[in-house]
Amino acid sequence: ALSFPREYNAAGHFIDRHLAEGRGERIAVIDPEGAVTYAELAERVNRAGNALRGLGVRMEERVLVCLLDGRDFPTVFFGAMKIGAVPVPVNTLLQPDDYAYLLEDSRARVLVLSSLLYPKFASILEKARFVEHVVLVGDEGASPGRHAHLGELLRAAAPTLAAAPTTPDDVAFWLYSSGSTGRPKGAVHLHSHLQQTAVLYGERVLGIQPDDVVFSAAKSFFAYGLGNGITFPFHVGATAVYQPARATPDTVMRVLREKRPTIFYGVPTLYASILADPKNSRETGSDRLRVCVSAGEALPKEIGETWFERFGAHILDGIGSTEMLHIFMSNRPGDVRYGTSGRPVAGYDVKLVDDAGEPVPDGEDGSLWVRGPSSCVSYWNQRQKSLDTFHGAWTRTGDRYVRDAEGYFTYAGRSDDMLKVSGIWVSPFEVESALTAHEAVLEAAVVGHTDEAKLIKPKAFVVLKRPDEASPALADALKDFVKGRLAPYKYPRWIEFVRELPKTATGKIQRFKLREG
Ligand code: 3SK
Repeated sequence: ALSFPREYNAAGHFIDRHLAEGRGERIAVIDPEGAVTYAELAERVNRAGNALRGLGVRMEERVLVCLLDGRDFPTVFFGAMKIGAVPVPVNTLLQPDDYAYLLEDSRARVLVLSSLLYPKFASILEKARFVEHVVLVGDEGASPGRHAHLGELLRAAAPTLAAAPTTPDDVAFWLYSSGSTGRPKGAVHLHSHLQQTAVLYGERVLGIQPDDVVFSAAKSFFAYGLGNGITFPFHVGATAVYQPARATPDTVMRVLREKRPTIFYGVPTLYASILADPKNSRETGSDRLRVCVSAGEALPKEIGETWFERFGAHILDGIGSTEMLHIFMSNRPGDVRYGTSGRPVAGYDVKLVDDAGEPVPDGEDGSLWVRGPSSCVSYWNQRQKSLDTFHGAWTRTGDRYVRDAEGYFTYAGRSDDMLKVSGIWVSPFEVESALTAHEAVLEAAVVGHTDEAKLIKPKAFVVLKRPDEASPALADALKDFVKGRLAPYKYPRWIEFVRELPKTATGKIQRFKLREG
């Protein structure tokens, strides 16, 4: 177990420590504007903390952060934490109604917002009763509603700042967790949690080193991206590449080619779409890539194997959650079993239980529970949802898994997405994996659908690699293909070809949307 001094501020560990230990001139960040050293970043963090204080932000108060990836993200995130305030990074892909909810729920008095995203807030700020200041980031020429600009505030603020006297157990930041239904819930995290995940996963699983250059396609406002591109590299003084644009196969390949990262983090859909173009390979990407990571949903075996052939680096598939902050079960370098989420990360305990809470034997699927030192303390203002999810030190993940005799865990779907077909549980994930093994299929999602007898049967929504090939004959061929691979009752009785699947911002398929039609 890690030990922390009684007075501890995460900004001290991830930012200031590098100056004290002689790493100030190392490059912390590369973004489209250029490079930022650790010394420059430390000064920016101090200025941001002072600027927020100047706007009236006090310890324990929330600051809503809606920022595209770039140097200003860590500046504001650590600046707020350094004064003991609580940054709340939020998804930049939401709609005005969602932001109105987040401003109301968090009661943030300051909103730090990328100018480009201002149009999504324009109609709701008037009614946001807690917001007193909006700080715009980027495009200093524009000043919608005459709001303050981060650049101006940083220039005017003092460059030195003593960290607030927080403890490892102080609330440091929140991250909103979007479930498959309902409004997102604010998962409350502590100052110690960032270092815990950086050591347990970043250092001990990834083996991150000061010479690493990392690139995360998952953005920093996700728990996954926050560790990937901010706390893991900053834990060791490595370099993070930030890309504000949406991650597409083309933008990712360009970053791989131009910045030559050693570590790349993605999600299964992105890996699949990069592989769909035969030109994409180590030769057209990064020749320095040593390890890749996948999370968000289980990585199909074929994608991992093909990626390794083409890019010469394994993908470590793992599972994490916003509640646990980062990956708590994973494959490891030198111990990769494609098609599984690997084994628990040292420092975390997991268990598989049945509906009565009793352990299930190896080979049978059960609900996955996890405990470890980075678990959020509760959901903000959501007593019942907290009671349903957090049980003492244990967190119920809502995922179902099977453990084999050697201790490797294979994903079996979400508890709430399981289907009962002819009285037998069917994991939609299993049927989806069978479909994606077909050469024509890019991705698939399976939900329950009622037949004429009002019985639930699997229905598949399929995205084809070459959409023009959609035809009733191909649908029949896919049904036969699944029948040939799985127990016959599991095959999809209906196949609907679609252009894309509805997904959460972290890349999880929103099957409830497909169920609702
Ligand atoms: O979805 C995941 O697997 C994940 C991984 C790391 C951090 C956060 C999340 C949601």
